[in-house]
Amino acid sequence: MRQTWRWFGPADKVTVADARQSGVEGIVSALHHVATGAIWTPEEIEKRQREVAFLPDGSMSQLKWEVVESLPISEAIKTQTGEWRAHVAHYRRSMENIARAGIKVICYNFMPVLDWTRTDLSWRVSHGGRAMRFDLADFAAFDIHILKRRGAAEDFPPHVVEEAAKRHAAMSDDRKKQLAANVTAGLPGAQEHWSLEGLAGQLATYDGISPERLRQNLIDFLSEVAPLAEEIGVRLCCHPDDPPFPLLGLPRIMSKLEDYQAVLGAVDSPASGATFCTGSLGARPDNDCPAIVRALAPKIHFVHLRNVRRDTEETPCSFFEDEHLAGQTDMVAVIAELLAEEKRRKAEGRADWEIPMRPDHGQDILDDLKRGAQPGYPAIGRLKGLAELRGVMAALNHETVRA
Ligand code: DNO
Repeated sequence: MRQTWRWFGPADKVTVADARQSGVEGIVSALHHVATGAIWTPEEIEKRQREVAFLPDGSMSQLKWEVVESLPISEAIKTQTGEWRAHVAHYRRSMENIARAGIKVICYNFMPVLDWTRTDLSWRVSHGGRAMRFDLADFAAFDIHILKRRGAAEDFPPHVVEEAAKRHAAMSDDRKKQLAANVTAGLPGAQEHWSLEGLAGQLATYDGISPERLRQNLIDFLSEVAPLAEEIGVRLCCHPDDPPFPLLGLPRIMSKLEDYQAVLGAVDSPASGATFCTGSLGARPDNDCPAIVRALAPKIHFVHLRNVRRDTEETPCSFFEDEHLAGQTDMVAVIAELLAEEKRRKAEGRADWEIPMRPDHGQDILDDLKRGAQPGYPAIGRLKGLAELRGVMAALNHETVRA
């Protein structure tokens, strides 16, 4: 697999020079400053390419921008309201501009309103480092008592509702604010963060949108963009819901293997596939990650490797982001499946046989605790994850093991 590293752009406290020292081969980035729905112009794309290619002292980084994560899909497209047709036209233009710049992989997601959701962005792990955590009772406390969403209590099991009330009663005002900020942190690196009022307003735009409707809207969107992607030689890849269960009464439609099969089967194109993310899918005990790789293999265009540990074996459940080889997903089995798929692609003569992967997230450890980088994207924690994953890949690729 091709080892890549996510870089949020010049504001990222982990630099391209740092990425270079981690030994990765390529960069994953996005134009976070461009509003969702607007066109990514050739000038802005080239500017980011230069920022990746040259270090501040003018020397070459020897890295290129290889994967777009993400070219975000507007709420208008997801709900098929307002400016959605114009936004689809803009999306197509952005895809063309990206392809012309030589970037071939475009990641996106179809989660309504919020992208990934956590209740703690800096939760203390037993070894003293910090990790991101989703706590169901804290989330219920936010939903029922802070956001005060109508009907929220019905979306959680009674024991969680009870625990949420206790926690909320014991919460300081600062913790309440922090919790709301964590939940609404929204898109990493993006400008868009929702206020509580803004969030309630956004939720209302999904009134009456069933999971079936949302799925159809994704299929309609793919029907508009996948043929073009095929023509211009880019691969679109949908990231799963994170966490992979409905939140805030919103539909979630990319949480399980069957969800991917339904959507990717409806618009069957080699240019439309999956971003396989062990960390997102792994938060459901009924998701068997190695089996999902096996089932989606030829359509996996990008891979995020990280690992979670769940508190219980229910869905939904609380979980935290564990070390890359220490969570509950069998990472070695996942990597073995991915390497086998690369081998199959090579034998078939597929030009895209090498699948880009990145160490997804990392715990804040050692000097990360002082650097204050993007939540989930520290330098050392990610490098540790990458080093472990690279070790697994090296071992599985070794002739003594392969035989
Ligand atoms: C979180 C990321 C996600 C991901 C998007 C892809 O750290 O994995 O925000 O980039 O969902 O569209």
